[in-house]
Amino acid sequence: MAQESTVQESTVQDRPDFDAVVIGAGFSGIGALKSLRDRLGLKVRVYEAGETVGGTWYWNRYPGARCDSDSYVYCFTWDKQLLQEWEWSERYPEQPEILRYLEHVAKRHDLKRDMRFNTRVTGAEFDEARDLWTVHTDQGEAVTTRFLITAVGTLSTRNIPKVPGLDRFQGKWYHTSNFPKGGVDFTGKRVAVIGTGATAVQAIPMIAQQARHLTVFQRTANYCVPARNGKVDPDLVAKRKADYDGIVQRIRESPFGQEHWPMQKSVFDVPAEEREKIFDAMWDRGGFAFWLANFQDMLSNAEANEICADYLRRRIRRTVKDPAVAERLIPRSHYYGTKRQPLDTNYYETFNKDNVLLVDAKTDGEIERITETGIRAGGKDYPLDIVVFATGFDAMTGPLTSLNLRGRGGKTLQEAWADGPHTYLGIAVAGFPNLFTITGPQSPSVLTNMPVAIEQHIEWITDCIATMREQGRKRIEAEPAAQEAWVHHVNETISGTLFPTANSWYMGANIPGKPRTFLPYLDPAGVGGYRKRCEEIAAKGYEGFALA
Ligand code: N01
Repeated sequence: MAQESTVQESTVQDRPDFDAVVIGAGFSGIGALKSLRDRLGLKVRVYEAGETVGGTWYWNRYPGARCDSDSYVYCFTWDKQLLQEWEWSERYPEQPEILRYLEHVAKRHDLKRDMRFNTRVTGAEFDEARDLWTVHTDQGEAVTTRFLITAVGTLSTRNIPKVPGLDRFQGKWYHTSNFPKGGVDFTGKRVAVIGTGATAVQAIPMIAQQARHLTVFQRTANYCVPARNGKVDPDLVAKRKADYDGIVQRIRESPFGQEHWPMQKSVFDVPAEEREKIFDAMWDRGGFAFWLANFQDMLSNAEANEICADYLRRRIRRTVKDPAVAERLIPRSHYYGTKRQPLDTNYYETFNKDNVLLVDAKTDGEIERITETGIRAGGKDYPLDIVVFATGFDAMTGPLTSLNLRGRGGKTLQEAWADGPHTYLGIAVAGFPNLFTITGPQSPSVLTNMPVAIEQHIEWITDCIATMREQGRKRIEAEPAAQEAWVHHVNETISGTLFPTANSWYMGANIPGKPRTFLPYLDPAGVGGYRKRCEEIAAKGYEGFALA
């Protein structure tokens, strides 16, 4: 009798406040809560720094913000009824529409009751004796949980370059991921956009329409292809709705989580004239086709890449009227496709406008400082009222290392990743038991249509926790040897491509001092192949993980 009560007591003592704490309420956090709570019946708490759901789509409210993936695949696939009911207004949904969609999902599945908004997680530490995490928030809460699940996104830690003088600027400045809620009125203003990545490429044409004058500060030119946004033909919408099961299966098994497959032939298999027609067809189709459905050797063979880049250079020269400006908009320092493909709507055309000026770091000089009245670059002053930093993010690792997580022996993730991320499958980290990182570094994540990668991780984590509960396990942890083999595999796989040659955020090259290493994982068999690999590991009793 006495023994029984002791056992009960210790069980109660060991029982955490929550079975799972999820950090973030974007696509990942919403999906994780739904799966863990409604499929497994877990007690789950979601913490979100924003005032509502949305994640990326809550924060990124800059003009022109919209999704670059086709809307019919940029959604949750587990709500089959909603796949039929929801009507996207355009090929690529705009930020407010995606936010409305996520709000709708949260409401429809009664998810907000388990979410705490305006609450930032400030740290968490693993209790090795009890196999629990204690999670701290900026609202003074400290809760315990068996599993800690990061749903913090990959591009959520903004990069504001340390340009001298910013604190003295008398005008207004914003980072694209932190625009004021009601937007910014650029009417009559002299505006600068710093950066020419995917975000700037969306924002620049919109800002140029409103501003009195726009100066674009370009450090590296980019290869843009047309998005070709617009209303989707209702017949196509109906056809897709009738085939959603097929679509879902195809994108889950696909290379990039969307209906794009690289051609099964080399650039050199095709005569120049035919090649040109193929490029034209991809160009006319718009979107990621040019990047993801191109010749199979385009991202691995420098000469094949050059043929493709030549086509894009000709397009830029044809669109931009001033030949000197066109030349400055042509990339010269990286291979096509080794940086994230920006999709444009009138980007190059915008440089034909009288109120738009391109300042290129390589030919006009680099930004030296921000003054009280503008930007000084290449020895010249550019007077400004508003500066927009479209300067990107400390991608993939930044959102995780800034969480202040402490694993075994109090070791922080920053310490564990001092020379770059070390993960197993991009989902777990040795020394950090019971931690799952949705779309973490070294997983396909940003190289795919994100919802597909997110759902795959959530399904795998849910199955894993279900198995652990069935087996009465309290702890799962990546084994160091399996982790190092994975890191090696990730690096070896990418070394056969042109990606490592670019100074991209994929390589961590955009953040001064960040270790240079490929951050996502390019599975040769695509996100579908990665899914299979993860399933096989689970089927082998979670090979490479220690369970207790
Ligand atoms: O950021 P970026 P982004 N001085 O890092 C420049 C996703 N996204 O916000 O190339 C001067 O790509 C920098 O120059 P350089 C998408 O995955 C998704 O545009 O480093 N310039 C570059 O031009 C995308 O890739 C959607 O030399 C400086 C720019 O700033 C990711 O977000 C839509 C500088 C930053 O480009 C990030 O895109 C839009 C400095 N000190 C974006 N520092 C969707 O469809 C940086 N730059 C969902």
